[in-house]
Amino acid sequence: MTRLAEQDICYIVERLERYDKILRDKTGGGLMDIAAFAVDAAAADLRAAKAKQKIGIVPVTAGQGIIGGFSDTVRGILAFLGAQVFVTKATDVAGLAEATANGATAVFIADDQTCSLIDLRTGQVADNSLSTGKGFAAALAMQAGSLQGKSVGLLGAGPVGYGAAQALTARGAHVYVYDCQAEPLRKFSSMDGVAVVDSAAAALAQSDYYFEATTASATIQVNDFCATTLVAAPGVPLGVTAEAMKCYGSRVISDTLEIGVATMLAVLLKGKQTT
Ligand code: 2YH
Repeated sequence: MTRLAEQDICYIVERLERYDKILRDKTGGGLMDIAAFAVDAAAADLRAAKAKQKIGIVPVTAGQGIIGGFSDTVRGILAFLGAQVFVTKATDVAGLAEATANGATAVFIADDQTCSLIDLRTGQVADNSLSTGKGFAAALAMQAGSLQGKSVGLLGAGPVGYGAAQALTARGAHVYVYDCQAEPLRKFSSMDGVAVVDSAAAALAQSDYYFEATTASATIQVNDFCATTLVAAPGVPLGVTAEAMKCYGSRVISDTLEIGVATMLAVLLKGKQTT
């Protein structure tokens, strides 16, 4: 799993408006529409729930510590989506206490492995990796029109890939998954609609669309694209080469935090019964 670095996120908030427009051009919907679609809701139906939630973001010093700008970037994304949100001054346990003292109904906390948005009233946890997989699968489905009967080559069998496989198969796609490690692939082998293949080339060769969820670069090259290829690429760093982005960037959806955080919000707003 890639730990985000300051340079991965420093530009996000100032470019949110522009990114939202890019997503609308590619998928027909903005960030909140994609996130709502990921949880099978309409953005309008989640609007009322926003007023009932106040999210406290608590910086966490455990492990490799605080990432400069991380909490403020998450706050910027959630505020852009219309959520009531604040960052605590204190970190860790004191930060949690500060969040609840200031009326938080949910807390956003992240360490080096896990990033969660927790509803303090229901106990529901929206996990960033699973939400990222779901959110990008929704974006791909919106861009494609439908995934029913389509094949998707999935590179990367980590938690983002797992969330993606669940969401892609739920939307009627056949998934061909590859990972360079055998262990994470185990839990994919029993999934309906998923075939584990033995190379990245095999995953891509038999697929209409690609889902890039690895931590490697240059996994998808210019010659992997045909006239109808679409790519969802949440992997950090971006797996699609610069040359391929130059030629086919309009058919690639990629970001480091936005769709994942938006989908976490949509999970929170839709509520416990739906996750
Ligand atoms: O970037 C990360 C991890 N890769 C987890 C991502 C899960 N999909 N975590 C962020 C750490 C933030 C830090 N502790 C802070 O600033 O609070």
